[in-house]
Amino acid sequence: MKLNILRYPDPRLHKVAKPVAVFDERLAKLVEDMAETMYDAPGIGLAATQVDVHEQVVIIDVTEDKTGLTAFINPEILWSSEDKQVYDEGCLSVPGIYDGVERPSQVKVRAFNVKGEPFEIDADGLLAVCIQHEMDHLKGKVFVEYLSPLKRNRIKTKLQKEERGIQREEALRASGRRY
Ligand code: QAP
Ligand code: CO
Repeated sequence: MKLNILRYPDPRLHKVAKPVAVFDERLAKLVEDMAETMYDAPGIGLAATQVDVHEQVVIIDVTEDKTGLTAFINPEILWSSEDKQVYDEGCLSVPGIYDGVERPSQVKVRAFNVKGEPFEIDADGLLAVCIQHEMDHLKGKVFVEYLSPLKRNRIKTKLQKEERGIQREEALRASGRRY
């Protein structure tokens, strides 16, 4: 089932996610629904926060043929490199906006898979960017918060204006269905 993605500046994007305590069918279904939502968008990463579920669940697939789906449950950064890279990031919660963000270029991450088995990965390049971006969502942080207040406010205004258009279309569609 496809889930609704929260759009910046929705205040729910700033909630802090809690660790997953039980690795059950409900978690497996959440991961499955998040994957459907991400691939449909299409995107390369999605955090549960973005679908209004405030638990430490992230999915990532940076492959072009959709063969690399990885779920990171309760992820932790064990190590990050001193050297940094700037990457033009985007976000499914901030549609149409891309801007440069500087982050450590390599990270070592520990997480659990959907069955509750622990694993570790060393990430660099796009995967390292994506993991850090998605883990920020779990802390309630959106990438635009790394940009200048001027840029952030312009983005906020643009998206709020778009949101009013979406709401108006939705109201029209709902009223159309009644006749
Ligand atoms: C995070 O982002 C990311 O604006 C994942 O109109 C992004 O999947 C990590 C998307 C870049 C590293 C580098 C964005 C889709 C997808 C949009 C995404 C849009 C449609 C973003
Ligand atoms: Co994002």
